[in-house]
Amino acid sequence: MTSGEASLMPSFSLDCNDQQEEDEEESIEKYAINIYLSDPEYSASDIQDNRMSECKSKIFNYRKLPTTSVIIAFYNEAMSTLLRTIHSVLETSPAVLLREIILVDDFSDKVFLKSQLENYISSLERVRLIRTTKREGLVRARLIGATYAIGDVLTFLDCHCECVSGWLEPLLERIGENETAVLCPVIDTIDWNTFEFYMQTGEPMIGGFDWRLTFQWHAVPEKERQRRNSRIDPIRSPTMAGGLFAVSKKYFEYLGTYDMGMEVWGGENLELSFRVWQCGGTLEIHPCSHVGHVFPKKAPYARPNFLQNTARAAEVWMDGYKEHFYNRNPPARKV
Ligand code: LR7
Ligand code: MN
Repeated sequence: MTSGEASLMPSFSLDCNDQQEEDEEESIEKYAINIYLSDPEYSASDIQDNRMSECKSKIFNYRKLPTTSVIIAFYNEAMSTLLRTIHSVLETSPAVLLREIILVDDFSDKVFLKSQLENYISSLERVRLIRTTKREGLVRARLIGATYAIGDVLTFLDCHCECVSGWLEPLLERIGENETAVLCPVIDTIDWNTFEFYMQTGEPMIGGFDWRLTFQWHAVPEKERQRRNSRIDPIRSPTMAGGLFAVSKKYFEYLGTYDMGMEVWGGENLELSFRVWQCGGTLEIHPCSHVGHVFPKKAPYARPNFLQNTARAAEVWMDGYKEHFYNRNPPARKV
């Protein structure tokens, strides 16, 4: 980050006083993350790159890789985490590969996300801001962003992420090799309170689900271990967590994108996973690509649509298996 950009970052007094403590508590209440700690000047290079040595030594021919547009939808996010996400993407993505960052404001009502945000990003190259005209929910907000994208690949991120350098190249390389592969990074944990970055250094976990259609993590099965030739090969995963993935724009359109009837939060991650596997694609996690995600103490907004969204996914993609879902989740029959 240049000093010019840094000076635009919202700054807070460093004096530790009661007011600060109070504000801090208020901020935890409002955004469920501790914005004080996430505010100080940030640099992606602060994150220790503990990836496997083969990941770090790999050299990519950028001219052969597809380009990408990074799409970040947000609703009432704290300014600090949003800015950290944007800077992190700008700092860790090779300029020839990153066509743009498209921010989609899903009708936030926080004042600081209006002109203050606009002024801030106007100094950043390749960052665009689009605002929805009503609350769309994360599915339609992402899709609105996607309609503006000029890159070959759409890379979706949540608005509170930090990318580890080298995160983008493996995703794009794999999609360049196989257009029907949908790629997820390994998701590392960023502590909501201290903003410490915990990199997952063991074998990555893959996505699964239970019969309530709740997303779950599982160890890589033996069969999949044997299918792979090296520990840096992508790992096939039945499902994705939902927020962090890259997909060829062409293939995403071929898939019919998302179910646009899904509201606010939940269900779209399994829906898209089922869609990919049932429409000739693969869903994979690349062990060399790492992105951190802030898991807030509590959700910063109400999430009343999970059941309804999930029932939609079951109805469309599960045929007779949907009975398992309804049996485990009787209220779902009524939505
Ligand atoms: O109405 C909304 N409009 C939005 O634009 C609601 C949300 N959003 C934005 C929001 O600001 C954020 O950028 O959408 C993004 C995702 O919302 P989060 O961060 O509240 O979701 P989450 O991280 O709690 O939930 C996970 O599951 C969701 C199911 O709908 C989405 O797929 C999220 O993207 C997903 N997050 C991840 O996969 C990050 C890693 C989690 C793990 C493990
Ligand atoms: Mn999130």
